[in-house]
Amino acid sequence: MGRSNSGKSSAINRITGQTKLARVSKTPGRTQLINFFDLGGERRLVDLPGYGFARVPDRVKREWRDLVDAYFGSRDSLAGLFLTVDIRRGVSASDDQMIGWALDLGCPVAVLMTKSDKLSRGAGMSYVMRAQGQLGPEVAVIRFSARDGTGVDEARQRLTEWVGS
Ligand SMILES: Nc1nc2c(ncn2[C@@H]2O[C@H](COP(=O)(O)OP(=O)(O)OP(=O)(O)O)[C@@H](O)[C@H]2O)c(=O)[nH]1
Ligand SMILES: [Mg+2]
Repeated sequence: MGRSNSGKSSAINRITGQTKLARVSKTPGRTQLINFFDLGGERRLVDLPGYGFARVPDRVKREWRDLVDAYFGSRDSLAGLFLTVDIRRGVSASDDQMIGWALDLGCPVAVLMTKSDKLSRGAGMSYVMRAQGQLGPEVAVIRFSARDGTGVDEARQRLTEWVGS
């Protein structure tokens, strides 16, 4: 889950090593449906539509929000939540709300600080530390890039913890 254009689909492709599994687009709001990716067994990765993109009409925003709320509030099988946050934008109020909600449901959360290839390592690490301070120790914060592979191993480890390998 994550803000529109924050790199959800790219993260799924990179973590699974499937280049064209989830559709990536320069047009924010590309993922408008809930997409399920079968990982074998009873394990699935789920790509949820992004929230909070300003150029989308309010009616569409409400539809997305309802879809995500309905999905998220009713899935007993949820094992963990990856939340993508563009490292240069930082954690938004919507992100914070989603994280709080997941934790309340007992669902573990890992935040992928995406597009870290756009910053130096040092700058990226300071953004990660800031987010970690903001979110507290319950949430794992991972410096991530679908482009150069930063944080992919750590994300895969989380995924394995949550659903097995
Ligand atoms: N430099 C860089 N660009 C990235 C990275 N991940 C995603 N992008 C770019 O960011 C844009 C959005 O990526 P998506 O993966 O489609 O983002 P999304 O969150 O699935 O977007 P929606 O489905 O539209 O909400 C695309 O232009 C990607 O190429 C990354 O790690 N590094
Ligand atoms: Mg997408």
